[in-house]
Amino acid sequence: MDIMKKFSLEGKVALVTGAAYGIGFAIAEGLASAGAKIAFNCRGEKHMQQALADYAAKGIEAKGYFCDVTKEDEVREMIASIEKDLGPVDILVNNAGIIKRIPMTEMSTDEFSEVIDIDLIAPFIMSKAVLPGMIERHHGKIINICSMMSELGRETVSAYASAKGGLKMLTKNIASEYGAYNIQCNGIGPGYIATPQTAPLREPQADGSRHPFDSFIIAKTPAERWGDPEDLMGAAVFLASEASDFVNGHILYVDGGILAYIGKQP
Ligand code: NAP
Ligand code: GCO
Repeated sequence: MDIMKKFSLEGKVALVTGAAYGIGFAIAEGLASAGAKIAFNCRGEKHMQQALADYAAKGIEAKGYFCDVTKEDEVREMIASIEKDLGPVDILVNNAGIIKRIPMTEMSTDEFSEVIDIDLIAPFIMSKAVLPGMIERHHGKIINICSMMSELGRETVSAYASAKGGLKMLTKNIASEYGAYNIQCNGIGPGYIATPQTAPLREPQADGSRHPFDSFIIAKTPAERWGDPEDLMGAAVFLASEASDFVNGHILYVDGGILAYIGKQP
């Protein structure tokens, strides 16, 4: 048996949401290098033009769509267009997400809801849009981008932790509900990854020293570094490929060991 064949995504269509840059872009690049045709979405013209140029520079023929993942009609339209342009979606990566770092007692209900809408309800909307086709074809892969906050809490991220904890359970529920149709739904739980989302936590201080949160993360991570988006490529290819056909409802944490570690001794 050629085990490497099981990791091939040749002939598959992968849709990665919010993949103009950051983690989504790296995951799309990983899936493309395993052979998948890539579709991605973003919300603005500026990001679209930059993303198309960045994919082209990597030699990837990605197709970009304008779509806000919280809008069910836009999502339905995008899925239909992808089916027409590239073929039915075999692999969906629910990556688009936001965070708001606000102490809970100061957070408005609207702010809390916006995070839940994008980080939890949108993966429901996206998955609901591709599942009927996957059921019909008796094949499909859904990968939800979870977080350390699917397991842990911390100051200021109550909405994000609620959404990512919920996304972990949505993952397990999709696996439970549709596993009989040869559909696998798994999550990737990235550790602290250097992207625009975490840039404010890494900004050097006025005197040039490390941001205290930056030092805190280095101390909390056995690997003693932030992750790069590229660190997530291997997990994404595995969970998108036949190699993981009997893996379902699992969250694969790619965190440099954070969840295994009690923290540096004093
Ligand atoms: P990022 O750099 O901020 O990128 C997020 C992407 O999501 C952007 O392209 C953004 O597009 C898109 N997006 C947000 N809301 C959207 C919407 N309503 N419709 C369509 N696209 C939308 O974040 P990242 O660090 O790459 O994170 C990607 C995912 O990984 C997120 O789900 C995040 O929570 C998760 N994650 C990140 C880390 C980390 O340490 N960085 C760790 C664990 C999990 P716009 O430019 O239009 O806003
Ligand atoms: C934060 C961070 C995290 C990470 C990530 C960890 O403020 O604590 O933004 O939430 O982005 O999700 O896995």
